[in-house]
Amino acid sequence: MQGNIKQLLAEIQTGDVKALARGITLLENELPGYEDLLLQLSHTQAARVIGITGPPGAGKSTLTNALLHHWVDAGKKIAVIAVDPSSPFNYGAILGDRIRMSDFYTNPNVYIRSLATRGALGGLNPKIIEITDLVKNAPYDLVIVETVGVGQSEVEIAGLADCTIVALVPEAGDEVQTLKAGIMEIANIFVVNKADRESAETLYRNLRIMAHEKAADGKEIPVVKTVATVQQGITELADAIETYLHEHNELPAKRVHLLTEKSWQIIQAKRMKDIDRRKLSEALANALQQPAFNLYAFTRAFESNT
Ligand SMILES: Nc1nc2c(ncn2[C@@H]2O[C@H](COP(=O)(O)OP(=O)(O)O)[C@@H](O)[C@H]2O)c(=O)[nH]1
Ligand SMILES: [Mg+2]
Repeated sequence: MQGNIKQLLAEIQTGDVKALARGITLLENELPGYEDLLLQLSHTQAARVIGITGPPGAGKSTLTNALLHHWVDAGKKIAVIAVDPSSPFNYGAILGDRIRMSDFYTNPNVYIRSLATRGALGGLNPKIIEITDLVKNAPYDLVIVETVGVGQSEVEIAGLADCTIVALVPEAGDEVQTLKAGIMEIANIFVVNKADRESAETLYRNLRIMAHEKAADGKEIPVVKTVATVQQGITELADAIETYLHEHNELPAKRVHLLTEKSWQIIQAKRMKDIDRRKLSEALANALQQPAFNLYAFTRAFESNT
């Protein structure tokens, strides 16, 4: 098994996309060997991660597609991880993403993988950190992670990405003031997409004012206007991303927080591995018959007996 995994990783590192797809499936489903694969990953990956988040329909997939056109034309190799809502009602959207990005499905310089979100409250795929780490071991210049901005996922994407883009659309115009603080705090670049719509100018102006108010060390968060469907503003956006990455070689502030959480989860899963809930329930039912039953003494005894 260990030899196979070594071989698989070597293939991934040389740019074999079939091997990469197999590796992701291994991690996503915790198939045999997935821990070996994780343990062998290299931390010295060159690829930087760009997070694109924002409300559903803001044009994140269209922006991703437009950025792919821009960077592939410039000779870059790009991987895309699209985290789509897993609700069956959103199946059309998943299909839509696939169709829209299909220009690239046979392009050797592009790798695209859709992942389901898990959990009713949104959030990223539970294996997003592992999968991103794996993709970073493949020879891509950039990794784009597209996520729907709902609740917890915003904090996650900010920890995961080296540059986080928040995409908004004119409909949000008057609501900038009321937009959740969360999504504002994580943006390294704002995009006003669908700038072909009338009210785009208002949203743009409001965001600029806000970016100015929040400026740290005289540096304002860039706000870029785009019409993703016709590739308008994409060069400016790509430039803003490249400038940001160039000026920020340090780890994003939220990375430690995110990885601490991940590490905690891994330890928790390992420690709980031997606890069989059914056995616990049976033992508890028996112990409960005793007049001297004490839940805490029982729990301590059960734990030290397993
Ligand atoms: N008018 C206009 N429509 C756009 C633009 N960008 C995306 N769209 C459309 O908006 C819809 C949602 O886009 P999509 O990329 O799927 O949004 P996502 O849910 O954020 O990934 C699609 O019908 C796109 O064609 C734009 O700049 N202008
Ligand atoms: Mg999308």
